[in-house]
Amino acid sequence: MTMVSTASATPVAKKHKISQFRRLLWHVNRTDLGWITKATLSSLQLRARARRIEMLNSLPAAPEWSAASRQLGEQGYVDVSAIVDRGLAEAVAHVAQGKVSRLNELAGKQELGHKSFWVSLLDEDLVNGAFATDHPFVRYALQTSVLRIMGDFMHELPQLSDVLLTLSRPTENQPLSYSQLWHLDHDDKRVCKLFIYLTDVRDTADGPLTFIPAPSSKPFRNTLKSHMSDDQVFSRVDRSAVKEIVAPRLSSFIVNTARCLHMGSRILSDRPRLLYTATYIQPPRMYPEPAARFRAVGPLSEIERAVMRL
Ligand SMILES: O=C(O)CCC(=O)C(=O)O
Repeated sequence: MTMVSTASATPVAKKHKISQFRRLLWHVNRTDLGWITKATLSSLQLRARARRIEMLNSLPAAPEWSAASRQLGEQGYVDVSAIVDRGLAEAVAHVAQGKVSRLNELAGKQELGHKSFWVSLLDEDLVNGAFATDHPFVRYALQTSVLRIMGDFMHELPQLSDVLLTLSRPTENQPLSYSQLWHLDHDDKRVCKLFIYLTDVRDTADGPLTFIPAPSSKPFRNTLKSHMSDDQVFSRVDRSAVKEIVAPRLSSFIVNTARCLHMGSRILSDRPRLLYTATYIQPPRMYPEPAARFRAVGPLSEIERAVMRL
């Protein structure tokens, strides 16, 4: 009898131990110790890494791209409005505008979940959760200047993880939640986001993306707290370190969101904010790869395929 009950309890206890171990590893990976995990994973893929470095080095270069990459490395952010292709940004804005004009229909279809102040408008463009690679949102993320700036910072060809359109709406008197609170992104060890404002962000009341540059965000690097209030942040860093991106429509910028504490969408005006985001990581990914986010449509270069893992 005892043996039977012991035998049936063991797998449960084992499972519990594994999930405890996973949780511990997840916490550890969020700290600088996560670099050990990252280095271990990279060492298992040395040949793939060498190829990604080769591909990065085969991309054209320009002095202003190198300067942008240096600023991204040193400060954790860079304004790329004058570098990126304005025509591609216009194409993104055109698609986005089309979605917003049908907002009520799309918002009705969507499960709002916890981010009720965010409405994801692109769901209808996906097939099995994947974007066509000729979609303007993907084309914007694949431009050479951006790959070079990110790549030089990451020391290899980056991996495009996702593209996103979000509409943030006035939150009135609701308490701040999720991305409205200060946080770091922990999708991986090196995470950079390329943004385009698709509406003018005129002042603080329009809910600008707000961040603390990487050097001043350092005290928070090993914190296990995920989302923090202003009080928690400003007890450790001076308010003067904060940067708000107040900028006109079609402004584009890159932020290392794993290193720069950030928040946004605290909209106090009556103007919704529309934002394009492309997320890149330094491969190999620390966590299991999610389902494919991109599907090949039309001709693609070897580099584009590698960036999207196709
Ligand atoms: O809504 C915002 O400006 C914040 C966005 C954000 O936190 C993110 O993209 O990680």
